[in-house]
Amino acid sequence: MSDLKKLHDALLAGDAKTVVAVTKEALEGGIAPGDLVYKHMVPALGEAGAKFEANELFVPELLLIARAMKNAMEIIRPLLAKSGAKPVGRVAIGTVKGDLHDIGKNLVASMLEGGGFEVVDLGVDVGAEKFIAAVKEKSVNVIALSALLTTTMPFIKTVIEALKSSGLRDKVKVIVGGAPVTQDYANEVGADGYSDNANGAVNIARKLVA
Ligand code: B1M
Repeated sequence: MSDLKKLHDALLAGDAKTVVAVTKEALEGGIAPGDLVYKHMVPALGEAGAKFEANELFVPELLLIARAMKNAMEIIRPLLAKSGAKPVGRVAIGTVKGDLHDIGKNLVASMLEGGGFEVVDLGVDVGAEKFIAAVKEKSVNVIALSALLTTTMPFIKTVIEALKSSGLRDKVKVIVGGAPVTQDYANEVGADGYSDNANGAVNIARKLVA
């Protein structure tokens, strides 16, 4: 049995080497990849956020933490996404313009893959024009928008409005999420679905394309 407190502490310390070593050990020891992420790593990121707000951690430390998380996710992601099923739909996912947070977006992408979707990952800081191009050129039937900052959340509306003015709004379903986003906001901007977590995003996407 691996020491998962060590994983939590190493992630909070931004110690990528230990995070990767404990992640491998835990997976070999039979811990479910989803449990590793949601029960141990996401809470550590939440603590990092609280420490950041309290001026106990600063951006350089957050970057080290994010890098450690990314390295661990490179091992975990293929396990979350394992699925032999025929694709149920094609999703273009991205973090909206001005926003560089991608840990949650990457989790949603992995879970969508695991849920049987083909995923076109547009990355971070994605402008409306890239989502529009994905609808036109990659025939996606779902757009998934993630926003982590209160200042970037309004770009969700910008993308939905751009889909409308390009005459594409009826061709795709739009799902939205990210820490500041709420069901009320999703309703207000005319999104088709909202979830506060990655699993919920998959369930909603599946319902919307059914
Ligand atoms: Co930033 N950051 N950050 N940050 N950062 C937050 C978000 C913040 C809450 C920290 C805080 O102050 N407590 C705060 C935002 C405050 C606000 O807007 N009200 C903040 C800030 C202020 C900033 C900067 C402005 C700091 C600065 O420079 N002064 C800056 C902005 C940069 C930019 O984007 N332009 C910044 C930078 C960074 C780093 C680059 C250092 C790093 C990101 C690295 C990376 O992502 N590669 C970082 C980090 C790590 C965080 C915290 C600590 C962790 C975010 C995270 O990954 N959470 C964060 C504090 C926190 O969240 N507690 C914080 C874990 C992740 C699994 O959760 O992304 O919420 P989350 O995703 C969840 C759900 O939200 C949902 O499912 C996911 C899994 O369950 N979900 C969806 C997400 N997308 C979805 C889409 C869906 C459905 C569900 O459908 C499509």
